[in-house]
Amino acid sequence: MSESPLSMHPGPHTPLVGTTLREHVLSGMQAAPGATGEFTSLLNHLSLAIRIINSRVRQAGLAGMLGYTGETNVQGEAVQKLDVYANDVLLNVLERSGHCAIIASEEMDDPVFAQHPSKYVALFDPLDGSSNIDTNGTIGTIFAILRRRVTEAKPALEEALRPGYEIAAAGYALYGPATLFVLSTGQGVHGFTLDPNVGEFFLSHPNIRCPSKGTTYSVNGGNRARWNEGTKKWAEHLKGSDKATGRPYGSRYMGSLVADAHRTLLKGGIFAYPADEKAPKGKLRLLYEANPMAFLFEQAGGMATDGVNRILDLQPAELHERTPLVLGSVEDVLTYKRFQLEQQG
Ligand code: FBP
Repeated sequence: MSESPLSMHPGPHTPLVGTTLREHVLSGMQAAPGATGEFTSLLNHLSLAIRIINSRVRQAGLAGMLGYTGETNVQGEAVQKLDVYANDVLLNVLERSGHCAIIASEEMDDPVFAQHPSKYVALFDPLDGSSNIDTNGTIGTIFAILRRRVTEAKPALEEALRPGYEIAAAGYALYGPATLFVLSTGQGVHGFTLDPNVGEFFLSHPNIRCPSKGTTYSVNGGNRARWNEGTKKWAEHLKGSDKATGRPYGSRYMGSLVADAHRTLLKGGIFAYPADEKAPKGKLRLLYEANPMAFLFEQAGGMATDGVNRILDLQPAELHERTPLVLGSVEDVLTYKRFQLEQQG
C-alpha cells in the first residue's frame, strides 16, 4: 500500500502527491512504440464515466435510483434503475470520446457502431452485482478494451467476438467502502483509490500479485444440488480438515463478481461460478465478466478457467454468451480442474 496522496511527513524523496491514474497510464503509454495518446484518452474517459456513476451510486437512496425499472434485459433479468443509468453514462462518455468503433454492453441487446473510423472496441458490464444494489452491498463496473485490426474499416460484430488473449486493457471499478479502479494494460495489475475530495484516482495498490495459494473459497453453495459430481467433491474437499493443505478453507461469498474477485485477487483463494443443471453454460457473461477478470488474474499471476479450458482461449460465438468461471490462485484453480478431470474419468 503506497503513501496517501498527500504525504503527512514528506521526506526529501517522498512525492508530495501520489501518482494519478492519468499519469500512470500516460507513463505506460509513452513507453509504447507508436503511441498516439488515444489509448490514454480512452482510459481517461472511462475513469470519468466511473466517477460519474460512483457519485450517483453513493446517493442512490436519496435520488430515487434504487429499485427496478419494470423492464427485462437481453439476459432475461429484471433491470435496476442504476443498471440503466450506469449503462447510459458509459455509452454517452465512450461515444463522445470518439475512440470506440464498437460499444457493447451486458445491458444492451446489440452493440453501438460508430459512423467514423476509430481504433477501439469497448465491452462492459455497467453495474455488476445488481442483487446487492438495494442492500447497499459492494457493486462495480467491469470493462475490456480491444484494439481493432483495421481502424478505417466499417465496424462489424465479429470484431467484438474475439478471444480474451487479444484484450488490450481490462479492469473494474469497485463501489465499496472506498471506490477503487483496478486496471491492466498488459503491464501488470494496478489499483487506484478515488479521493472524493479531489475527484482523482491515486495509485494505492501498485503491481498487485495474486498469491499462489489461498485460504478461502467463494461459490454460491445454494446451487450445490445442481452441481456435477466433480464440483460437489471439490467443495467437500475444501471443507475437509487437513493442516498440511490448509483445509478447511473459509467460505466468503458476496454475490457480486467484482467484490468476490477483488478479494480473491488480493488475498488469494478461489472464486467459482460453475455450470449447473439450471445454467449448463454457467451464469456469467464471457465478454463482459469472465474475459476481463481472466485477463487481470493472469496479469497478476493467477489463473482463470471454465473448468477445463483457459478462459482467455475461448472463442466467443455470441455477444451475450455465458461461461462457467473459476478464477483465483494457481494452486487452488488447479485443484478445481483436477476434480473436474476426475469427474470426466
Ligand atoms: P450482474 O449483476 O451484472 O447481472 O452479474 C451477475 C452476478 O450478480 C455476479 O456479480 C455474481 O457473481 C453473480 O451474478 C451472483 O449470482 P447468484 O446470485 O446466482 O449467486
